[in-house]
Amino acid sequence: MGLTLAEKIIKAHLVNGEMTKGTDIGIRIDQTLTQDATGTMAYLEFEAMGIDRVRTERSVAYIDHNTLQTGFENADDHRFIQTVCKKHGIYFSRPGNGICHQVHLERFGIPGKTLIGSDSHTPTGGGIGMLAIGAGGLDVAVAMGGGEYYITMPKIVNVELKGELQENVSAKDIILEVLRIMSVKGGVGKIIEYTGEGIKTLTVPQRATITNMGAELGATTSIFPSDENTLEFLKAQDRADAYTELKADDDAEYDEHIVIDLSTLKPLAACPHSPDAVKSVEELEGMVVNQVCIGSCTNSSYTDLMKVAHILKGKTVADGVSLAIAPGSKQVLNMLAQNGALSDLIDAGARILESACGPCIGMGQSPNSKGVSLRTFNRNFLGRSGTKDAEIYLVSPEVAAVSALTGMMTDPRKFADGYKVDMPEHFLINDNMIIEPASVDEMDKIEVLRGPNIKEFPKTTALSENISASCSLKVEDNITTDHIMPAGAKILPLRSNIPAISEYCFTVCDSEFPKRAKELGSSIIVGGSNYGQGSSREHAALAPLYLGVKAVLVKSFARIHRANLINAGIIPLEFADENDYNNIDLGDNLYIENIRGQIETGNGITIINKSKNVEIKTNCALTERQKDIILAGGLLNYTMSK
Ligand code: MIC
Ligand code: SF4
Repeated sequence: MGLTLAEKIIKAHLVNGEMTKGTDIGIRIDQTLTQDATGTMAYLEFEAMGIDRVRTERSVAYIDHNTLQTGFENADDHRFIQTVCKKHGIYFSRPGNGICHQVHLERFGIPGKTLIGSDSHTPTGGGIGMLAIGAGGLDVAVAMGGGEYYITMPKIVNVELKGELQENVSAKDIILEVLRIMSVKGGVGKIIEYTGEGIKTLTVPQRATITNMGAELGATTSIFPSDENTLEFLKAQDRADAYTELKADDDAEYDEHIVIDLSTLKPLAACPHSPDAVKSVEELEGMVVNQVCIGSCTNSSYTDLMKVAHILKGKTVADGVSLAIAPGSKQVLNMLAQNGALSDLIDAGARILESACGPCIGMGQSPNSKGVSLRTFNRNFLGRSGTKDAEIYLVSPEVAAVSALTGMMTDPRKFADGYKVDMPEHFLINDNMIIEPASVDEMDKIEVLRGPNIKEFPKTTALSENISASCSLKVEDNITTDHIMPAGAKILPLRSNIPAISEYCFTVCDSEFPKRAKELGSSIIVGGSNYGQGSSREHAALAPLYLGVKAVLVKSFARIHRANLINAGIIPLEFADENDYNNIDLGDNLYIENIRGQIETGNGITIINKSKNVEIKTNCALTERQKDIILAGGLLNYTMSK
C-alpha cells in the first residue's frame, strides 16, 4: 500500500513508536519557530533545561504579536528574546519584519522538513509541503534542545480539489467551505492533505491561506504537495535550492475523502462567533459594516494585497467604514511601496498598520460597540477583537475590499473585471531585519537582558497521592483559549509574568474565577466538548496551574491544549459517560483517591463527588511518557530528571 505525503514525511522523521493510527509517535524536528507572546516563556524554559546551543537545523524567533508597546513590558521582552537568541543559536526576526508564518514561508520554509512552532497557525508551512505543527512553548523548547516531538499518529483526510475558482472567489472561501463541512472539531486527530487537479491552479500563498486556517478545524496540520508552483515560489524567493518534488503515492489510502469543486464555490463568510458558522456572502448581502480589517497570517500576502489595491484604486472607503490594512511582512509592504499599490491603498482611505498581528489578536483597532467588522483573519471568537459585543465576520480579501467601498456586505463577483494578480518573478529580498546568532566561540560573551516583568516559570512538584479539590468553574462546549486566557493589548504584555496574567484567567466567562480558585487552593475545572480549541498559548495551562487547578474534567479536548495541560502537570480527564457532566456543580467537593496509582494502572480515574454522594468515572488515556510527565509534575521536571 502506498503512502500519503504526510505519512512519508513522518516516516522519514520517526524516532519513536510505529505509524499505527491513534498511537503515540515521536518525530525529529528540523525547524522551530516562536513568536513573542509565547516566546519569552519558551526561551525561559529552554534556559531552564541548561542546553547551550539549539540542536535543530534552523530555529527562528519572531516579534509580531506584542508590538503596541504601551509600557516597558513588550520592549523588554523583545530585548530578552533578541539576546537569548543571539547566545543560543537562534535567528531573530526583528519587530517590523512581519508575521512569523508569513516570513517563515517566504524565507525559511523547506518542503519535506518538519517544523514546530509555539503558535497554532504554524501549519501555514504546509503550503510549501512542510509538516508544520503548532505546539506549546515547552514542546518547542524541548525540540530546540534536540528532543523529539510527540503526537498521536493522525488519520489522514484527503481533500480533493477539482476545477478552478471563479474570479473574485478565493482560497479563503476554500478553507471556509472545509470548515463548513468538517466543523471546528472535525479535524482533531487528523491531518488534512490536499490533492486533485484543482491544486495546480493555486499558488503557494493561496495554499498557505488554506493550511493556515486548517488550525481552526482542530487538525494536527494540513499539507499540500510540493510541485512546480512550489518551485516557482521558491525561485522567486531566491531559494530554488530548497525545492524537492513531493507528493503522495498514487495508491495512497486515506481515512476520509472530501471533494470540493472550485468552479461552483461562492464567496463565504464565517459568522459570529465561530470560524465554522459559515454562510454564503449572498445570504448576508446588504448587512451594514462598520469596520474592515485586512491582514493576519491568513491573508496578508503580496498577491492578496495587490488584489485589494486593485479593487480600491481610485475609490474611497464608505463613510461609515474604518478600513485597516496590515501587510504580512516587510517584503510585502515594501513591494507595495515600490510598485505604487501602497499609494492606492492610502489614497482610498486605508489606515496602514505595521506588518504584525495587530487587530487579529486585539492589539488595537477594536470595533465600536455592537460594531460589525469584516476581517480577513482566521478567528472570530467572542471578545477577541477587544469589543465584547462586536460581531466579527471572517471573509476573503476580495469580500473585505468591496464591502469597505460599499459600506455593506457585498458579493465581490459583482466587481469582477478580469484582473488577475501575477505571481512576481522575483520577490524583493532583503534579510536585513533578521539577526544571525553569535558563533559558538562568541556566545559566552553575550549577556541575556531581562526586564522586571519577566518572572520565572512556575515551579511544580511531583503529583500528590490523593487529590481533594473543589469544582472552581463549570463551562460549556467549545471553550477557546481566548476564554481561558484572554489576549489583547492590555493582557498580552503580561505573557512573561504568570502571577500577573493569572488575574485575567477565565474572566471572559466569570470575573470571580481567579479569586475563587486562589481561595479554594486546590480545584478542578469542568467543561464540555472541544475544550481549549484555538491558540497554542501554554498560558491557558500555566495560569490555571498557578491558581491551583489540579485537573480539568471535560467531554473532550482540543489537541494542543490537552498537550499543554499535560506539560504543565495538570491531569486531563474526560467523562466516561457524558451525562455525568450534570452530576457536578460549581463548588462541589471532589476527591480522587490514590491518583498516582490510578494513573499508573491506566484504567481510568474515579472521582468521588462528596457533595452529591456520587462516583464519576473518567477516562485519562495517557501514554507511558505522558504518565511519567504527570507524575513528575510537568514536562520541565520530567526533562530535567532525564
Ligand atoms: C492566536 O492567533 O490566537 C495567537 C495569538 O497567535 C496564538 C498564540 C498566542 O496566544 O500567543 C496561537 O494561535 O497559538
Ligand atoms: Fe498573529 Fe493572528 Fe496569525 Fe495568531 S492568527 S499568528 S495573532 S496574525
